[in-house]
Amino acid sequence: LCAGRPGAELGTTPNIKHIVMGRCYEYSTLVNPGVRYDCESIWRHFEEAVCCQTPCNTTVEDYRHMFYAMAQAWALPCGRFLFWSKTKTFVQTFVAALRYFWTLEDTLAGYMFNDLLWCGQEDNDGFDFGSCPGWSACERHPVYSLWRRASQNFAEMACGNVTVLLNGSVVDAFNRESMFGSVELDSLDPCRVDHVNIKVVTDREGPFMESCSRGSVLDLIEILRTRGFRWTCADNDR
Ligand code: ZNA
Repeated sequence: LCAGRPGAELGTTPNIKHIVMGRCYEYSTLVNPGVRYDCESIWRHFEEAVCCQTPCNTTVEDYRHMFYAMAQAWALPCGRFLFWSKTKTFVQTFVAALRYFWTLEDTLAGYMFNDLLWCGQEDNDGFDFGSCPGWSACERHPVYSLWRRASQNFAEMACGNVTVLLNGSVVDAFNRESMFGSVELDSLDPCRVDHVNIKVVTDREGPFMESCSRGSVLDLIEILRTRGFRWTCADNDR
């Protein structure tokens, strides 16, 4: 972290081109063989959206060509969609091991960019490897814009029974400002989705802040009810 520079965070992940391209080849060769993707062209569109601009100047729309090149040609299994908020570590360790659920990170876009950071810079035509602003520092943050679009695409594909994993050990387990609360929830289609199954998981030792009958989870249930979704909610169901 850049001490003494308020708001500044780590810069673009080193070797980002090799990582992103490597993951693209890995996904299309080993994870999902049979689907052909043009990894070179995906990278070119990514570069066009991000590089050579001020670090806060990439909109969702700028990624349009990239997402077009990454289009998921096949349908994801209905009933196995998993959304999560503030439970990333839990999802990556326990849920990923189950191999039952489908998360955004199982799609090409999520797979390629998971855990990476990037932003552009105007001079030296390229990425800023020194520092990037935080998400809250700018409206057109290149990382935020990419996840926004990826999350929207993923949620629009959801069908059957979908699962939402929330963290009952934090205040605002459901937050209207989060990516789930602001993008994915609004992109779910009540005609395609049978049930929204909410799971509220807490750390074994607590704190026990929220549950199906307490706190912000009730707001989520109210929104689901209003929009005509059928839903269930379970606490601590590991
Ligand atoms: N794989 C990801 O990193 C990722 C996945 C990033 C953003 C969104 N997603 C989607 S949305 C995924 O499909 C989940 O269903 C949804 C989770 O997003 P959320 O509701 O906003 O939950 P969260 O735990 O607050 O954020 C998710 C991830 O986004 C975090 O683990 C971070 O990697 C990243 N993030 C969130 N806020 C910030 C941030 N990174 C930098 N600055 C932030 N302010």
